Amino acid sequence: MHRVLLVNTNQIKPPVAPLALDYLASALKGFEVDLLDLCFAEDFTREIDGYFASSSAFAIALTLRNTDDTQFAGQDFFVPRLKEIADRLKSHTSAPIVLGGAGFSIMPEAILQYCDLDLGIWGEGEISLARLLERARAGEDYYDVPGLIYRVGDGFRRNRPRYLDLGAIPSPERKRVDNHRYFAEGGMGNIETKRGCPKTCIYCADPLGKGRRIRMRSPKSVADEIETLFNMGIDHLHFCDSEFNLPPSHAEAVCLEIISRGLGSKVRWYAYCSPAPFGQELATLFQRAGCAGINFGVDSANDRMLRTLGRDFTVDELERTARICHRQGIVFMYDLLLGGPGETRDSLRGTIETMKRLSPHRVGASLGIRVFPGTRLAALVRREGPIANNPNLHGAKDEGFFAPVFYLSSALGEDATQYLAQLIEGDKRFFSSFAQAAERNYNYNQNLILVEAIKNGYRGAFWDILRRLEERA
Ligand code: B12
Ligand code: SF4
Repeated sequence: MHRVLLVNTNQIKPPVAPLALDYLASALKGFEVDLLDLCFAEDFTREIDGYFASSSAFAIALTLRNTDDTQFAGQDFFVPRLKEIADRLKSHTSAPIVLGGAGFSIMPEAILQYCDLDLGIWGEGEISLARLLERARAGEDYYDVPGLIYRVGDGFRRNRPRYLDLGAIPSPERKRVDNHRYFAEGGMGNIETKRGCPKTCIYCADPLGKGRRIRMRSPKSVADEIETLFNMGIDHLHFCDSEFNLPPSHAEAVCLEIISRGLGSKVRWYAYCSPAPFGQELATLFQRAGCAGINFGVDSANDRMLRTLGRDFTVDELERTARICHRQGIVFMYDLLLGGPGETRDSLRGTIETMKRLSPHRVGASLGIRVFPGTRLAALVRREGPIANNPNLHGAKDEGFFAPVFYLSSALGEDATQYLAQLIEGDKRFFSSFAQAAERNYNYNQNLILVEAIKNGYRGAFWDILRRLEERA
């Protein structure tokens, strides 16, 4: 049988299980699938050399989850490491190398060019990777495979993607990835209930890879997968939907299925949610279904900034959702994206004051917004004039927004970080990625305090582990 090698290139700690590779492995029927997981490798070159010393593969598929840490205070860029990994693989084999992944799908051509590779698939990989490999195995031309990006002369050509009918696929087996180890060292399992988002938040790259139409899995298949994970001993999960409560009817149906299987008292789960719509009934169902915490993508508590960022809720709705969570006893975080177009010291101060008043259990105060190509923010930046001279941009000011570059409104002044630091100083509810105190730094890239806590038995979403650590201290 033809052997395919899947490679996880993500080396961030604490580790997050490469859910993509478990899902792709389930879709690659009729192939022998090896997994080279470089996450735990002390020396990735040795792992690669070791694999090729005793094995070979007719095709190699690499996943790139994160292009960078997307934090203004971090600016860690992972594509150079991806190139090193690809180069090492190429030193052993001439088998085709295919790239894919959430990060890859945001700027696929630029990444292929940088890594000197010829093939990628943007968006979801289940149909396309399987089809590409089947064609390659049969010695047939594969250049019409949906979502394929391939080199033509000096440039690349991109095929339109084809989206899976998620309602029709069987529950994935979750056997390929070492989910036990990820749970032991990363503190949670993961699962998706749907893909796609129709909203138009100006900075967001999620719809680029997942599509703009929401496609939902059946609640039964989701609950089957939760049971599979639970039977492996994984009882803390993170839903990997962009927004678990969009649409609320699907979140409700998933919760009802979890409750009817008796899983609500066995499994603790976390999710990203939109602050609206979020009603009392949904909150009650969440709790009965085992919700341990919610991270709401709030961005701002200033109606003008919310409109500028393309959000479709208001500060009144943020107040309402916070009230519901408090009343219901749901642990929650409000995640802010500060410094966007039009942000001033007044709007920033007002947002922080409102957060203090609404008092979520934690507030993520992220200053500076990563500009991703293909987003409305990237188009807005171009309209602001020449990139190189744009006073709102910080980081690598290249035309394609390839290496980390951040929008930080110049109206905040030169000392924007210090200004924000003063506003949140001494308030333990606030996380930032520039915080000196480790319990308040929510950049999860090489976050050693989290690594240690998980080793000592903490489980759950990273922000909630940090919260519990601080509260225990
Ligand atoms: C949930 C989530 C989290 C959770 C994860 C919880 C958990 N236990 O899994 C938490 C909060 C921990 C988290 C942390 C971080 N995250 Co996050 N996260 C997500 C989110 C919402 C879902 C990821 C996911 O698992 N999706 C489901 C899987 C199945 O989808 P997928 O990986 O994309 O795989 C599909 C396709 O891409 C494709 N595919 C994937 N690989 C391959 C390979 C080949 C060869 C092919 C053909 C196809 C293919 O097929 C797959 C199946 O269809 C995404 C956004 C999104 N909607 O995807 C952001 C996202 C991946 N995260 C992001 C970031 C930046 C981070 C952090 C670095 C933030 C930080 N500084 O702390 C950390 C990194 C953590 C780590 N160790 O890697 C960014 C990456 C952006 C970028 N340009 O790099 C994203 C895209 C969000 C965003 N828009 O900014 N994250
Ligand atoms: S931020 Fe959330 S709601 Fe907005 S487009 Fe992205 S995934 Fe959708």
